[in-house]
Amino acid sequence: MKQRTRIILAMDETDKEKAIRITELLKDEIDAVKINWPLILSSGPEMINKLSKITDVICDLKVADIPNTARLIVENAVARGACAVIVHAFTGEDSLKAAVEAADGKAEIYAVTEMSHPGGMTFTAKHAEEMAELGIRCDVSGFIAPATRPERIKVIRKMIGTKKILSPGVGAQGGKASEAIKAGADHVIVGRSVYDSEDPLSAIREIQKDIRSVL
Ligand code: NUP
Repeated sequence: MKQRTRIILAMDETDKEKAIRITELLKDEIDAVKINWPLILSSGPEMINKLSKITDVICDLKVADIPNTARLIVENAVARGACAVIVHAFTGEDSLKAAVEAADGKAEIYAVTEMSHPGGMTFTAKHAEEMAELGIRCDVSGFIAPATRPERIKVIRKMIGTKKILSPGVGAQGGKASEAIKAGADHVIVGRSVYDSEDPLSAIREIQKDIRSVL
């Protein structure tokens, strides 16, 4: 994934036209767009093909299944043009390996360590380091770690060498982009505070300014 502005736009807007319009508007301000079930369910999986003509598309499918199903999901996302797929690590080594093998070097696989919302503390935080170790063994490209807890990004950063960290939770969930980058994130993931803003371009430029202040 390119690392120009270090911002990944989380496009959870379910109005298809608006999702395309905002992605077009911000394509030069972001490194990739990340789509999740809300947009895929409202607008169809063709959105992966459509948006990948505008910018790189990360499919945040949070794959959490047996190896065969994980493989099928990743293969289909990649065939539609996804440059990366986000998967859960708690499913274990066989499922995570199946996802990496299915991507076959054509797309990156990112494993979730610890989730950014308060509920992420209940289970994921307690096993985040184990998820990171497992991800390294399975040769994922990188990890998802929470901008809402930059101190936890630091812990994961120390463990994973040059692998990437994508960090959600900036803006609407209370995290700050500069703090996440300072803690070791390669990219921040930002959704509502940009696509729901009255002026998405200004909103994203403010985040760019915040990031540049620590680079
Ligand atoms: O731990 C995670 N937290 C999180 O918010 C893992 C994620 N993949 N996400 C996703 O990032 C979430 O599903 C949403 O698409 C995006 C954050 O959006 P927002 O809170 O900036 O609107």
